[in-house]
Amino acid sequence: MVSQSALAVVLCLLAAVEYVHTQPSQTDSLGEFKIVGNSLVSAQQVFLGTADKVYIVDKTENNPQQINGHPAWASEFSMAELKARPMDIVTNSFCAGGNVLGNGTWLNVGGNQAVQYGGDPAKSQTGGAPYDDGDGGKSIRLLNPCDDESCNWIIDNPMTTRRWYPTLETLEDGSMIILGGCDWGGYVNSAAQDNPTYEFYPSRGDPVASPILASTLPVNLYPLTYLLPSGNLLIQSNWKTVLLDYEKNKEYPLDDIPDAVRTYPASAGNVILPLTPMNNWTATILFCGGSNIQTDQWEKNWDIPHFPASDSCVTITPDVSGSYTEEDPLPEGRSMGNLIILPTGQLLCLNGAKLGTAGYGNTTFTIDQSYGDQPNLAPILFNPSAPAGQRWTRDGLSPSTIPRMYHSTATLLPDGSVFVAGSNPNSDFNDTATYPTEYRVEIFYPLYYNERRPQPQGLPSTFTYGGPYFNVSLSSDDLFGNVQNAENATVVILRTGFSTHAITMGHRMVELDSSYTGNSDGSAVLHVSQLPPNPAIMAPGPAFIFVVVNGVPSVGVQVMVGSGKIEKQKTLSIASLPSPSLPQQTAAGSPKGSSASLMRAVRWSVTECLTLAGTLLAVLL
Ligand SMILES: [Cu+2]
Repeated sequence: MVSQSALAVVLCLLAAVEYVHTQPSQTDSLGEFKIVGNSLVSAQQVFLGTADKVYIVDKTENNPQQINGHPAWASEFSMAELKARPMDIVTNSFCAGGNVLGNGTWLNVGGNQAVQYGGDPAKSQTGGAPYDDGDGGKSIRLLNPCDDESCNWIIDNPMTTRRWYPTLETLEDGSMIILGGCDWGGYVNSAAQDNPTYEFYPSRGDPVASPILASTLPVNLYPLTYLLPSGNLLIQSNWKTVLLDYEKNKEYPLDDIPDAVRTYPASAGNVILPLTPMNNWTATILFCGGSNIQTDQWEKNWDIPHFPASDSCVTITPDVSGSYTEEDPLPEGRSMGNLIILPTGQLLCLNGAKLGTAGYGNTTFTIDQSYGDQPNLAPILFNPSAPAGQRWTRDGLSPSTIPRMYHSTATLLPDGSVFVAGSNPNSDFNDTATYPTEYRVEIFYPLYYNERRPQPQGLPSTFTYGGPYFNVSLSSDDLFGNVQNAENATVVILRTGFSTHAITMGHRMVELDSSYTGNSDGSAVLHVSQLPPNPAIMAPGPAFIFVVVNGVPSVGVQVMVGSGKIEKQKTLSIASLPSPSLPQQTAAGSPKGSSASLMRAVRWSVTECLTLAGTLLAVLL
């Protein structure tokens, strides 16, 4: 049985993600954007698939980059090499939706028919010159991200209905709900081509009618949808808001959203605020910007591109109240702003425009084809825990030089910087328009970027819903030489999500409950709970874990939340955490503050792991 215990040791070593002892190289662009590379295709949709790879999806268009004898409209960008690899995504992914399943496979769903030059319909809907794209309206495209350039998009069996501009949200069992969309696209939707239904992946049968989508034309595309801890979905579309119990196909109306339309093409930034022990993992959704255009004004016969975007921010806490609350407004109006959750719990707002809306078209008012004007180049930070009136700040932050208009995107990276790309309010590749087809990739470096990063030891690679806590060691250096910083240390699980059209589908951050034992040598052990025993707080699937000390995040490590399968997730009771303790000069013998207790804690977790692995092996062998 020697081999069995040796195997158990190996398993335990594998289970503890041993932190790579690298610190990100210092940047000379703190608080600034830096142009770092070329995305090859325009980044209409992006997501971080591995610690190194950002996947980029464009619409079918005349990108100079070729693949398999036709223009490429997808790529994979390596952060280590700052270089992109073209990919073939086969069907037209124009304004598709996306998100990640509980087993780690990414979905990219819906889109437009096959097109030719200028985005006009192609003669063949199954491939051929000039772009060799297939009809993407019902497409389901799958990708299992990889680090060795071996992975490619696979076309799965199609949906039964066309969905251009659908929203995808991962559910408690790791399956997907796919909501809304239309048949043939356009600046706004119309009754003749509406698809006011939702369906599931894997399929649960025919699409189900959605009253809110049916009653919120013409701006019901990409409905803003969030899975709530109650298990209901918040759906916000045009002026309306509902809770959807998707198991019973029942909607419960909430208040209308005030001040502005938030859905595409008004395109407000929207995000679920960090779910923390402090707020008892209660969901609050923030909407910022958009456009105060009334339902009968979505006509192309007036100067929409110069209509000021809204500066209004509002929140709703739908499991508690059906009413909205006014939040600190933006310093200036913004349509198409992205809201990105940083591991510190602050939100970075960037991209978008001060005037007009998302979308493109050919009118006498559009700027070339753009329905937006006056790019909003300045990033701004929102601190949810600052006092009201003081939540927005741009201290130390500098603007970009690249307009990020319609079809621009952003995603958090593991090193805590933010990947920014895209912008293309044009019907086909256009490098001479006022707002051209943009390939330049920028990184934004938050102000913590050059700080020495914590290097936590003992992070697990998988997380359960409830169950035993785990211990994470922080050295005195990790605590910036002050053991008391263990008190403010947080451990967060962050899903970076799928960014498109000012929405980041699946993007959310959950802070784990934790306590600490400070040691007299200045190090500390964090005792960290698993996720709360409710997969609706964070659906299963891949995510990143960060440890944040004094506002400085560790480099994120990719982990798996839940079983790694699309299935009902097990929930376990929560083990209670040891009381927090710090070493006291006058109480050197205090058992919790001594290094003996650290050794006990380490030994305890190793013993527990070995026992568990041994039991598993005994069953398996
Ligand atoms: Cu679009």
